[in-house]
Amino acid sequence: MRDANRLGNAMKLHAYGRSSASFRVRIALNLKGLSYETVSHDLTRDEQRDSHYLSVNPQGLLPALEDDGAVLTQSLAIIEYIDAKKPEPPLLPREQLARARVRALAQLIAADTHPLVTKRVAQRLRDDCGQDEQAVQRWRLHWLHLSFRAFETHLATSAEDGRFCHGGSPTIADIALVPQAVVAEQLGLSLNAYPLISRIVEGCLQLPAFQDAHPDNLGRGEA
Ligand SMILES: N[C@@H](CCC(=O)N[C@@H](CS)C(=O)NCC(=O)O)C(=O)O
Repeated sequence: MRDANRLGNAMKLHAYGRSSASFRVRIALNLKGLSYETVSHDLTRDEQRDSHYLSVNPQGLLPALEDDGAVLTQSLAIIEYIDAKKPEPPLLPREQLARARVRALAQLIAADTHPLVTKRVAQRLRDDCGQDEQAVQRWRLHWLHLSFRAFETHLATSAEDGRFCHGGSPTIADIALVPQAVVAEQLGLSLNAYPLISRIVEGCLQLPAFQDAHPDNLGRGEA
């Protein structure tokens, strides 16, 4: 279950290929050109709940980043740490109102959408609430649709040119959006109903930093 994929740097990313929160951190590390090792924990085997990983992250969630003897958890906090550690290219705009907007878009996904469609919530719905797979699927698509509709409205009502969520380069808003959109499509949600999101996701996925972080493109040991 443990494997290193990139050597020569102390940073260690506890992750799983198909974890969208891990996907976010991989994008940020790639955008910064920072090398790291991956310690893979297989979510399909609930390895994130193994006792040795709980000693890294007591929440038993991925990702976690080990750097300089410290353990960081929560993907957005990790990404802001990475951004501070290596400021170029910036992942947040400098101007305060713009920073707040970008953080709000990232949190719309990371705080208000992703938790509702996680494995642990699906397990609870099945095991404790007696819901079948179809009901779980309806649950996920319901929340994804509501969030993407709101995200699309935020984009449509901004003066941005629509290449990225904000400004002329990827920010934490794009980093949060793209993995969630990839998961949404895998769950059967068509992005056609959200043309601005669709365009941004398509554009980001042309960039090597996003492509290389995509679960389908990971090498052995990262997945
Ligand atoms: N807010 C956390 C979310 C972490 C999270 O839910 N990670 C998922 C993988 S994407 C996980 O570990 N799921 C395991 C589970 O739900 O049991 C973050 O952004 O890091």
